[in-house]
Amino acid sequence: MKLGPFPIWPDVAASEAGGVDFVTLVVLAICSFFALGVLFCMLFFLFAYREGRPADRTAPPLIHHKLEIGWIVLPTLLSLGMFWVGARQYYRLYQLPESTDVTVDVVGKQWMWIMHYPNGAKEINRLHVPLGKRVTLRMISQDVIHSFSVPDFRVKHDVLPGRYTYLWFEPTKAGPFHLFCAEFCGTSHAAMGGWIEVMSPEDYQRWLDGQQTEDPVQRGKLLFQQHGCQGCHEGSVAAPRLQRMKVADEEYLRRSIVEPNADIVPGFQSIMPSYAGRLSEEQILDLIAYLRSRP
Ligand code: HEC
Ligand SMILES: [Cu+2]
Repeated sequence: MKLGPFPIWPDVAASEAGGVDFVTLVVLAICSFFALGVLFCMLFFLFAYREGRPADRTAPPLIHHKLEIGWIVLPTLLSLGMFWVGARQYYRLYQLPESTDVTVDVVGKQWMWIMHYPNGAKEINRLHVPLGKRVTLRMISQDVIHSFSVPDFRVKHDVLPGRYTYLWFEPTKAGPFHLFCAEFCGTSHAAMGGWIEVMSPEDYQRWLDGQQTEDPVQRGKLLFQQHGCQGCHEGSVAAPRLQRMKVADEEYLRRSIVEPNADIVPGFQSIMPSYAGRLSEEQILDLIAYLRSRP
């Protein structure tokens, strides 16, 4: 919504946007009611009790039970109401849906967003997604805390170093929508943004097929050989054979690589070196893809 040249309300372009607007408006209405009520009383008393006016100025009653019960019960109910609508929407937004149509890996780093698609396509500061499909982002930062924010979708989530965080949305409108970093992250923070391109599922597929791709599993396999993983895990060293890794969650696999001593596999020695700082987050994602592709 725009007022002249001034945008005053972002577009409603994803499934949860309406719900978030509802929470905003409920809270705004309740707060306005009290703010305007106080303002109105202030102006009224200013006028009614101004100097020289023959108003009744005898002492007011010290105890007024009905009034007291009123101002305890009413605000309690209203704040519980705000809590209820807010908490309900919060769970809808932050609980990942059971199933998702597309999962994209997002790596934030000073000062750009890098998107990795499951087929190996890669983009910077631009994310293509299909209209009406559920999109889940698996996000991590290479350096400081960033925040992935798309106002038109009403989604925002911190992107942290050292831990995966997740965000989901379902676009309901085609078009480019602005993407921001919403956490001050250094000199060029303001430039850390981009566009989300929402296209029809057919156009999306066509776009995806037309991208230059490099299989993340192949990249991961190469890293596995180059960084000595293979030497231990498939050599004569007493190291686990890394089978059935597809059931392990990515958080566990990532930690096994950068903090191998955090969880020692029973029956093995803690001889695995830490790869923290030696592999980029993008490389770790490739390794995870490879580990999960193994039987
Ligand atoms: C010096 C030998 C050595 C090297 C090099 C090594 N590892 Fe390990 N790794 C081990 C040992 C021993 C364990 C079991 C003890 C533990 O959990 O730390 C292990 C555990 C793991 C686990 C957990 C397995 C499970 O069943 O839970 C994963 C995943 C893993 N390594 C991946 C890698 C990757 C990826 C690399 C290369 C980037 C690598 N390792 C390099 C020796 C090694
Ligand atoms: Cu940032």
